[in-house]
Amino acid sequence: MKRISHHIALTALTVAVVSSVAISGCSKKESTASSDGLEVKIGHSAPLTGAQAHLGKDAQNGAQLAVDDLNAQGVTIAGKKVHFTLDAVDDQADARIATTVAQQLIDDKVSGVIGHLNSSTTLPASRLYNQNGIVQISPSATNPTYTQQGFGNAFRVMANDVQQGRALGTLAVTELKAKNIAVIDDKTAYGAGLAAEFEKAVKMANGHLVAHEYTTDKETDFNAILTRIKGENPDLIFFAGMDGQGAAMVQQVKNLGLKAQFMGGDGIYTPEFMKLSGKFSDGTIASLPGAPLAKMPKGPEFQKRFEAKYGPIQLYGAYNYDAVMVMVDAMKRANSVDPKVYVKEMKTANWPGVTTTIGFDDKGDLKKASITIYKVESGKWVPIKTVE
Ligand code: ABU
Repeated sequence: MKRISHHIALTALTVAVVSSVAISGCSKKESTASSDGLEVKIGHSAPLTGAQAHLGKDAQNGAQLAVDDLNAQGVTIAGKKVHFTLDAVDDQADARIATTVAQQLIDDKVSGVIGHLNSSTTLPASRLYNQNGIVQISPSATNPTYTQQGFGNAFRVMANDVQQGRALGTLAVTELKAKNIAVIDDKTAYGAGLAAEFEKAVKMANGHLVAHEYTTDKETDFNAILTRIKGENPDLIFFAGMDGQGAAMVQQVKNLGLKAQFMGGDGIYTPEFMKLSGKFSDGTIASLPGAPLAKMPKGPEFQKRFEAKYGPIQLYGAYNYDAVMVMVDAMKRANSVDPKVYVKEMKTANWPGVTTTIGFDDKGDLKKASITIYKVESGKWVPIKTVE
């Protein structure tokens, strides 16, 4: 008898929930709705295990802080109080796993996706989000192809590697006066793309490239390629890859007695790079899209709050925060959490972010993007200059 009453009560509850969803007119893309609110899932994908787990966690923390801020502020859309949750998945920086977790987010009916962290995962996943009409904002993938696919639902909140490669290649030749430049890339979409743009800029500035060597994103012993490069007598070595490998490489560069300036892109601009390479990191030059946080109106306050909660920012925490905020601002202006509806408002974004003022061009890249060059001095990344 008790069991039957319990069943009747559960059936009544199910009917009530189903009715409230139907009455609210919840679209397929809205996670769940009830008479008093909307539950909205924002997908997030980054490597949470493996060599880049520290970067993935940092990215997830930035997005989570934005979600927490929005829930604390209180957001109302279409007359309903919204509660946001971050649906975070681990793509392991692997292209195949990225498509699996992208499908998982689509099946979870997320209202948008922040990610992925790497260009090599962002590119294959972007095709799935596009086929399913999901708005995607990459806070860190810098390969230019991402926004050149003509998708209309793909956005990026940092400068791409055309700009980053140009800034670094030009600096190498015109300001650092490097005469013999060697390039190493990790054969990923990021490494290969950045190396190509760097080389274009070196050639444009009439610089001299003496070698281009290749590694993978798993290798830790670079002695063979560095020994070959040493024979070309380079005065600058440009590494297009990520921080863990950059840290091992700069140690091996110095242990082999190479006096060349070591340089990389945003992938090596981390506290982890310095932690792993110690004194060998001194003098390294790297770039990061955007102005230093300290110079941005909301930068210092954001950094203080982030670091109090999660510890030092590794790399993309602030960009992930901005990506969530600009997405939710578009939902508010569209009065909808359906990506097929609010995508229109993404195109007219003008959001005063922590990292920059975010507005998108017709491809989904930032309208106005800058790059800052940093140098390691006494164990700290010190800004040298910011270029538009
Ligand atoms: N932006 C460098 C690291 C992420 C990527 O583009 O692969």
